[in-house]
Parts: sequence; structure tokens; C-alpha cells
Amino acid sequence: MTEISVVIPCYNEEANIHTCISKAFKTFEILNIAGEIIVVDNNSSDKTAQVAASSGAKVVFCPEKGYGNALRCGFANADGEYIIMGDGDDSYDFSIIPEFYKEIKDCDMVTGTRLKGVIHKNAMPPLHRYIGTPVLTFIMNALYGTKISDSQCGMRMFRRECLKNIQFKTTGMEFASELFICFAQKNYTIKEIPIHLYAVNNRKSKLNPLRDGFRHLCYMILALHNK
Ligand SMILES: Nc1nc2c(ncn2[C@@H]2O[C@H](COP(=O)(O)OP(=O)(O)OP(=O)(O)O)[C@@H](O)[C@H]2O)c(=O)[nH]1
Ligand SMILES: [Mg+2]
Repeated sequence: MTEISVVIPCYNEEANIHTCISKAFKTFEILNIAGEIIVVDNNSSDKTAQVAASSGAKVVFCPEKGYGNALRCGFANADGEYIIMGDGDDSYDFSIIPEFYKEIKDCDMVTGTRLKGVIHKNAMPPLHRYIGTPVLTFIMNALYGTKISDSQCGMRMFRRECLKNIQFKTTGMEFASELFICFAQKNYTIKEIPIHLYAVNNRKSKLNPLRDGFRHLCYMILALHNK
């Protein structure tokens, strides 16, 4: 039986995906558990899919673009008792999986918090660090009663069974907010652990602060109807 499924959404991440996968595999050895790694690709124009496959990951092709779509495809293909999601650019350190695994035993989701952890030099633009992330986090907490300190953190572990009665609606970066909101609406317990965010050299971000910030806000307001 698969204990942990690592789900990595990836678009043009050939430079760093191998590192992410090998770090994750090493943690399965350390924990002595059966795990799988699922890389969700959207027809990257580089060799992401080939590199991921040759590094031992299962590569899932997601027909629709977007961070949310990719994660939803990955979750649907996961077999593990627990799912951990994280970016394929090595900005999150997959060696930390054992810490998430330890904490998940007495809650439904463990999320990283970069704002209470360490944000390394050049890892996050000041606009995101001091305005975007805190403002979106504040609004989410105020509207949905969550007590999260970093609503945009991309590394989270949760029990796969929690997804059973959740129908996600979002497709892009706003999925980061939707996942928390859906868990909060089901009264699932969420615990935070401080983590590091590392800088990635020569990489093009897929995040568009204005467009994506607006999509987060729209989602949070529209979803109030389903509260
Ligand atoms: N499959 C797939 N993956 C995506 C898509 N958009 C983003 N990703 C992946 O999702 C992860 C997060 O994307 P990033 O561009 O790092 O976004 P971010 O971390 O919020 O923004 P930065 O702080 O600029 O890095 C990365 O592994 C991306 O490759 C997409 O449309 N399809
Ligand atoms: Mg990133």
C-alpha cells in the first residue's frame, strides 16, 4: 500500500525536477515506507516529462493548463494514504517530508509557513512577501475563520480521504486559497510548520501577481455564497 504520494505540478521545470524527485525518494528510504511521486505536466516545451520519468516519477499529463488543474489531476491519480504537494523548482526542500509526516498523525492537513520560517535572499519578491501574501492570508482568515499565517504556501500534506467530498472549482494559482477554504469548510484540522523557501536561479515564474492576486480575491468573495 502506498503511504505517501508526492504530487508535483510542473511546467518547464527540467532544470530542477530531478533534484526534487531524488530528495523525495530519499525520504521514503529514511522513513522506510512505500511512496510514489507524481509529476503533472501540461505539455512543457522543455524536457520536464522525460527528466521526471527517467528520475523514477510517474508522469501524468494534464490536458488543461493551470496550477490548480495540475494539482487536481495529480490528486486524482494519487494512491497514497497521504498526499504531499510541492513545486517542481526546488524552492521547497522535499527533504523535509518526514517532518510533515510526523505532524500529520494528529491532524488532517499540515501546511508549511514560509512567513514564520525562513525566506532566503531573493526567494520571494518583496511585493509578495510584505503585501500580496499577508493581505490574501488576512482576507482568507477574516472571511473563512482559518488561522493560517501563509495562505500561499505551496507545500502541504493532507489525508487523501479528506478529498472525498470536495468538489474543487478553481484552475489557476487561486487553488492555493481554495484548498484551505475547502478544508476549513469541512472542519478539517490544519496545523502549520515553519519551513524554508529557497531562491531558484534563472527561472521564469508562472505567477502573475496582479492577475493571480485578483483571481484569489474573486474566488474568495464568490465562494462566500457556498459557505
Ligand atoms: N503542470 C503545470 N504546472 C504549473 C502550471 N503553472 C505553474 N505550475 C507549477 O506550479 C509550481 C508553482 O509555480 P511557480 O511559478 O513557482 O509559482 P510560485 O511559486 O507561486 O511563484 P514564484 O514565487 O514566482 O516562484 C511550479 O512547479 C510550476 O512549474 C501549469 O499551468 N501547469
Ligand atoms: Mg515557485
